[in-house]
Amino acid sequence: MTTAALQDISALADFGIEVPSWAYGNSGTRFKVFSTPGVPRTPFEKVADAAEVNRVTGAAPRVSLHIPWDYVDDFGKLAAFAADSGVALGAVNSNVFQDDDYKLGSLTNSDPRIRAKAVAHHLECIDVMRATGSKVLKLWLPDGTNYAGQDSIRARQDRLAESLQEIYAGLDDDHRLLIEYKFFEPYFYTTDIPDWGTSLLHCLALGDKAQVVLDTGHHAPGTNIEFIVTQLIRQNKLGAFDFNSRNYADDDLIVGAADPFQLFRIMHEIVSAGAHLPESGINFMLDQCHNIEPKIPGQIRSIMNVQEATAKALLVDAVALDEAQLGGDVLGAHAVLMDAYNTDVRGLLGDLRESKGIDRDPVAAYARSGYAERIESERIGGNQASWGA
Ligand code: PSV
Ligand code: MN
Ligand code: MN
Repeated sequence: MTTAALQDISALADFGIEVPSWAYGNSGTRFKVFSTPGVPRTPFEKVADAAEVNRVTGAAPRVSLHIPWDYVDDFGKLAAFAADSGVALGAVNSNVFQDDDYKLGSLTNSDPRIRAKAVAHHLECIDVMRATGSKVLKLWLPDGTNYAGQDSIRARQDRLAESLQEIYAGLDDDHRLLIEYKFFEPYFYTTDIPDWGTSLLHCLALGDKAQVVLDTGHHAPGTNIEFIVTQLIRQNKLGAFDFNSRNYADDDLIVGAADPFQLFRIMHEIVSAGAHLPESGINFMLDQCHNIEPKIPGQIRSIMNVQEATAKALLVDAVALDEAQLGGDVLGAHAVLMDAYNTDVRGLLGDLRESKGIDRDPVAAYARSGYAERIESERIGGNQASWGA
């Protein structure tokens, strides 16, 4: 590897990762939610924490909202507070998984009243986008069934297509609708948007403003995620990532923790398609919960993991890889990729941060800042991630 190649991670200077508001609140499993001193009591405090992550990493310029968890009376005020804190409000996530009406489905429910209610919730989220300046509506659909024969798979797809059309019709010209998929949970027999194929088909039927969200935790074990990434990029249908890592199911652990090599392989596909550049429009978001670790340092670690994987992907010697691939040099091609993966990029990233005027080591900078001690003493009675408003 040449010295020039070794230093060529400059594209990372403009590479931003969007953080989720819900990562800063208390969260847990269905067995227990542990509480952490200093967690935010309001959406404003969640934004303040996100801004702190951006301050020390220089790479987290936006924070996603989840409605109604982050409901406030005046979203313009929240957007202004975010701007004053150095960040912007990002994707608006809808929520159709916590209302009794949606037990048998929301956008797919056989009852037209319930479908209309779920559509109206999305139109309300679009109003939030107008107030915050966000351009992205993100929809994860929990709908599904538990038992064979419980409902018609086909009729549910037809209802879904119709509901999505109503939501899509409510978008402004510069808005995007990002449709997420997940293979199971909270239902265990069918899921109405279980995979990227289903999500893509609905996006194609809707039009250019609809794209797929790939949550890295939402696949069956063994799924080749980088293959999906490439297919979606080829169709200009990869709208965003929800980054996290999984050992078993939808674990929502720190991205790159379970399988840093998988994250590198994903970022290699991104970089080799030029999709890491801002022009691609792909929103690189985190979707994580920090159940047992401190939340702000957990987010900082996550940003650094994505940066490390991306830096390694940027170090792949593309010319040598191309030559080896075209020449049928199986092991040579593999070695080019592994050389980049096995490079220690921490020093290069430290240099990059210094060049942006921030500390080489975001973890140490946060520990020194006194922010954790301040929020622990000031914030009494912080909330669970859900219903954080
Ligand atoms: C669902 O599992 C999901 O990944 C969706 O992105 C939700 O919006 C998010 O988790 C938070 O619950
Ligand atoms: Mn997600
Ligand atoms: Mn998930």
